[in-house]
Amino acid sequence: MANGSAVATTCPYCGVGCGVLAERSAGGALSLRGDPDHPANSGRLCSKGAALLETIGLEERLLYPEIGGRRAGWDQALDLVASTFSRTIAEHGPDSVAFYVSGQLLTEDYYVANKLMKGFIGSANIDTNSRLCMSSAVAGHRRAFGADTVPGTYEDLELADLVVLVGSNLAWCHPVLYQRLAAAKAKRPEMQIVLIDPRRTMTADIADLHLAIRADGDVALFSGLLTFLADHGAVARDYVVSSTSGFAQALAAARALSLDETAALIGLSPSRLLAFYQLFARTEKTVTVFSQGVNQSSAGTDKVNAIINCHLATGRVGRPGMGPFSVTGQPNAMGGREVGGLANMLAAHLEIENPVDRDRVRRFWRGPAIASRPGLKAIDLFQALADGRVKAIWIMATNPVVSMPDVAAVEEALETCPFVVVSDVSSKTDTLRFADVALPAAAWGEKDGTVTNSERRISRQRAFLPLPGEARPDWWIVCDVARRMGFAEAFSYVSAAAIFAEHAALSAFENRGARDFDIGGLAGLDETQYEAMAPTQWPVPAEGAVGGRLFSDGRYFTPDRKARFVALRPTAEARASRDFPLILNTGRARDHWHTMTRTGKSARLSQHLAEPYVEIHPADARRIGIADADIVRVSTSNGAILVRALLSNRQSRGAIFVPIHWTDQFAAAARVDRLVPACVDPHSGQPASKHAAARIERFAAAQYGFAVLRERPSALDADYWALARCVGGWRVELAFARDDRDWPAFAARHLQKRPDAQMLAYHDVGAGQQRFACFAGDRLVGALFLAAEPVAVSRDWAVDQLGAEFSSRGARLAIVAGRPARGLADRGRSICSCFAVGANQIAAAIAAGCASVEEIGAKTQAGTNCGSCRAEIKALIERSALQAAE
Ligand SMILES: Nc1nc2c(c(=O)[nH]1)N[C@H]1C(S)=C(S)[C@@H](COP(=O)(O)OP(=O)(O)OC[C@H]3O[C@@H](n4cnc5c(=O)[nH]c(N)nc54)[C@H](O)[C@@H]3O)O[C@H]1N2
Ligand SMILES: Nc1nc2c(c(=O)[nH]1)N[C@H]1C(S)=C(S)[C@@H](COP(=O)(O)OP(=O)(O)OC[C@H]3O[C@@H](n4cnc5c(=O)[nH]c(N)nc54)[C@H](O)[C@@H]3O)O[C@H]1N2
Ligand code: SF4
Ligand SMILES: [Mo]
Repeated sequence: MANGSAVATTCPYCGVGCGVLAERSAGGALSLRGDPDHPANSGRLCSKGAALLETIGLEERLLYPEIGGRRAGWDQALDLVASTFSRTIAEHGPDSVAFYVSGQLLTEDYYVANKLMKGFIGSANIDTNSRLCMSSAVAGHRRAFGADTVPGTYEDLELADLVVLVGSNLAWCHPVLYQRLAAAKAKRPEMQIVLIDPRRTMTADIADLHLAIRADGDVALFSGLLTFLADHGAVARDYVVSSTSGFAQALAAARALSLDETAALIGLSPSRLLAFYQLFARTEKTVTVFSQGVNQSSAGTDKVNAIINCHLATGRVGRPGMGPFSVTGQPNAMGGREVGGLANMLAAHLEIENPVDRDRVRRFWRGPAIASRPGLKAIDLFQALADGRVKAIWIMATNPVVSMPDVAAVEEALETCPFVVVSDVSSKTDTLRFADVALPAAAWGEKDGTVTNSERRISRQRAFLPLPGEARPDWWIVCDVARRMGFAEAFSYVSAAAIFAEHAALSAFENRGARDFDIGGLAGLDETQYEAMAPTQWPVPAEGAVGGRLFSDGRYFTPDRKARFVALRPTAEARASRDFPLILNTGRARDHWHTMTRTGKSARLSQHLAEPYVEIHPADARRIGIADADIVRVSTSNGAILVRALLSNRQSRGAIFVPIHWTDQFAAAARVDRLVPACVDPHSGQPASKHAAARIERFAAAQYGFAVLRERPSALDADYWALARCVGGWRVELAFARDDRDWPAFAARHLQKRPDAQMLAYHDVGAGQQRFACFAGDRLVGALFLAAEPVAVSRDWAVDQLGAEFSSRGARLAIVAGRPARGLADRGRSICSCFAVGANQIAAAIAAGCASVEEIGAKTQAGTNCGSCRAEIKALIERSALQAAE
């Protein structure tokens, strides 16, 4: 990139798909900002997008191919992959090999991986982490619409008079879309927002009504709504007759429960339920946004159809401000669906079960073989590794040892599988431990291609950094293996642009309006046009209207062109038991992305919530004997983890919440998918990641610890430890079951990295506290604070010491005294990542009279950049108002 010029690219995190401008100043410094011209975000970025620069450094990057953990050349590594796959196929057939890929691949990467497996190897054993994410939405769309179509656009959320958010924590997971919604509501306060989530998340901040339904109550809730609509004259009769089928059966099934029975089943009062039903019935312009509280369930597909049923009954699909809206999680979840990355799909929204479609794709690809039936879905795929049916697997851009349910079984499967290839950008992932061959992929900022966001908008990711080490784009790696397997002609692409052109051509191949996914208008793009391609919403047929809403004509992709109602059993399976009496809910935190291989590199993002935790209602905690900040063991029939307890009345009683982000790289034992059993939705195969039966007990720690360190510590020998990046180094929380160790030796092992470093120690026998600090010259190398109770030292103050100068012995001694030096206020828990403003500073601003988010922003800057923390600031203001009133 030339100095002074900006490269327009797309954020690599969530499915909102925000445009990002990368720019190098005349002096050579790189900066990133939101792209004001991108239609998804108009210049906005959330906390994760705003911190992208902190995540692109080369530390902990996988930069060279490795075989058996040793550096190898590309030729050697690719030959080994190609020959092992070819030999396995020759000996055991095409279904003995598999790919497990990801919604974080670019469309071009994804397209060639799918083409190689389905069209050349001749098996459909390619599945993706989208199985864990969007597959229930895909199955629900296909049942209702006859195709996997998201009908709406982001603008619909702004045009709606009612937005219903179901199982979506939009404020934290789709922050820029949330901000667009919040801005629309600020402009039109009469717009109503309803949140349906067992937890009172930060998203509840903009909700007029929050329905804290019991886990999995959604099918019953929306079945009750369908009944209500029918009984109160709210059904669009003409539309139902002309554009749908199956209404009578769906209504009959929905009638299984009365309003009172529904309310009792899902744990709400009939009056709250009625308030929602009446609002939905009378509000024409309604959008229902749904996400993982819907998809990740053993009834996920039914939940999707329960929602769509209500939109079909009212004719609210594909019109401005109306429609069911599945928001996608990963940056290219939609692109993956377009290329057919799921084991039960073919490319370009063609159907693998359909022989005409199969023949179509085979002719287009001119391949030797085409997969003749659906392949193994993720859970079955790993089962097949375990029982030896699949003997070689290639994992790309996903970390299944953390993110799949029942990770112990996944580890065993990878252990058993004779040949495991992993393509990743990070050298520190839990899955890499199982790799026979590790392939260094080009990361965001280094690679080129396209992604499709939740509203079907295709945007370019453009490179603005050179390829580091020997890293290569994923498509390049796949194509080179394909060539070495004997498929040179079909995989001879010279660029991502060439792959995109073929993908676009396939979408239009013998289509003639029969399939929703048609981007034939982009098939002719040459390299220059592809390079310049502006964000474009599909469909983009060679002729005719581009983008916009789908199904506005009331015609669908089923054989009779009518949308289908689905008859559903209104149940809510409660799965707690006597031994495991709590429902374990899992999901996301604001500032981390999945398994933290990227956001874990950012000090700013790592401060918001610096430890793995479990949220539990104070009443449940009291009953079980758990206090705030205790270390607790959460267990299910599958396994156990150790995390910090956060008492919160945002949590419903009887349910606990654990975030998904912490891996073995960042904590002793906090992978939540150790706990989640491999129970799946029967239609989609998507795991029920949010509803395991669990129990929780206090971990009786005899000793607690907290440390700050200049260098990343290794081999932490503590029962509990959690590591987070901070400015100047690392911070570590510790807990030990026993206090019979040689603590000075422990401190020396972890702090004294250089022989000339000087150790100071202080033991307060009466208070049961020990403190150690290690200095090299006038800089702190590390400090360790131990206590019989959770360590009370100010985390902020301790972190700040890593950057401080200690010229006098007095200053050095102050560290082991463990008290903030005078003049250094403690910021408290991080709230605003952009300006590093903590809860204590916000509390002080409130005490000084700030009564609104704006006033706090004016005083402290908090919330004035990306805005991701505005909901939390508002919650702090409300809490203090509540306390004042008490
Ligand atoms: N900060 C951040 N943002 C992200 C990601 C990230 O890792 N970090 N990941 C991205 C990805 S891939 C995805 S898929 C999306 C996910 O985005 P979301 O789906 O919004 O996020 P989750 O936290 O997984 O779950 C959403 C909510 O579902 C609720 N829930 C649980 N069970 C039920 C139920 O039975 N019914 C209902 N109605 N609700 C229930 C949970 O309490 C939770 O608040 O986020 C994307 N954005
Ligand atoms: N219990 C529970 N489990 C869940 C969920 C939940 O809510 N609860 N959510 C599920 C959902 S919705 C999702 S999407 C998954 C996410 O789970 P994963 O996909 O396992 O999580 P990531 O950390 O995003 O993994 C991406 C990997 O790809 C690497 N990578 C990044 N960029 C590239 C690239 O360009 N090329 C290559 N080759 N590699 C790259 C990263 O370093 C990282 O190792 O987790 C699922 N698991
Ligand atoms: S909302 Fe945030 S994470 Fe999602 S695409 Fe935009 S900047 Fe990236
Ligand atoms: Mo996801």
